[in-house]
Amino acid sequence: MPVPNTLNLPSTLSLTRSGDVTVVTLNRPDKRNALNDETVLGLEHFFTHLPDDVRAVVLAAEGDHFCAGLDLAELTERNTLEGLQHSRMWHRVFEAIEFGPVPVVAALKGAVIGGGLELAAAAHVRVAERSTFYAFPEGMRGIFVGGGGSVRVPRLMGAARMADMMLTGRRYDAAEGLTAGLSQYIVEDGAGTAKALELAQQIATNSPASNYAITQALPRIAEANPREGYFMEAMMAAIAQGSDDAKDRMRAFLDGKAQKVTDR
Ligand code: 1HE
Repeated sequence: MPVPNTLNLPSTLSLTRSGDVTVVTLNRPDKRNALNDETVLGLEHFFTHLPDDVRAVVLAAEGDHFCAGLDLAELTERNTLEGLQHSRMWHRVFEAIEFGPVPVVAALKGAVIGGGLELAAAAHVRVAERSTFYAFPEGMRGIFVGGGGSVRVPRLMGAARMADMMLTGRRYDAAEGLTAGLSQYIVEDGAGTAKALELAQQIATNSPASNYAITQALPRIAEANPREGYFMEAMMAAIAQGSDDAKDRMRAFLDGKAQKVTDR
């Protein structure tokens, strides 16, 4: 269902709602969804003004390509300081996605390039259609990643693989990306958004406290030293299991009224 544009989002983004899930779609297919400032700031506005009843978000794209990265037409006019500030702006926006209030599932297809891959890496789950290809052409453009890619992408595929992509211009296809960790799912062409929506709707049925723990605590614990990590884990576990929701869900299982793991 289309959502009225009460957030005043730019025309390069469109919204639809499906139950507890909102789908935000990059809508600049004529420029292969290249990320101009208007779009990036629109994403920030969207992710920082999510209605309370939205439980998960799908990040999708119009056209044949997810995103061709930074809008290179905007880059040519920036000096060094402006470049630094611009990168910090992307960091702020992509952090609002990664550490926003709800899980985000990205539906990838075609080009997932440079800043497009940085954007995808800020999501929590990535579904790739077979047409997906990943690249970091920054080396050949004379620039470097600036949207948090050097932090997030090595966590997915390792720094050596990312360095290889950047140094040699190597592309990964969808199957290679799945093996390397760039996506968690691979689906046939045209099926990406539907699969992402199915996953998001499943995620939306989880306890909000568990989803919060998974998106907020897990990445922090994974980066902490084990001593602090174990302690943070214990605190998060206690907070989550202390909620009424957790108690209701466990009672429902013990009463034979909840799904079994094998029912999914
Ligand atoms: C763009 C962009 C863009 C396309 N900025 N305008 N990203 C790149 O280096 C990728 C550059 N793009 C490509 O390699 C190709 O466009 C694609 C493989 C993605 C698609 O090819 P194709 O043949 O389907 O499309 P096209 O004809 O190349 O492009 C269609 C239009 O989109 C064309 O504009 P038009 O006005 O001539 O129609 C292109 O100029 C435009 N377009 N990509 C601006 N990226 C925070 S740091 C992040 C650093 C980076 O992201 S570096 C990676 C940049």
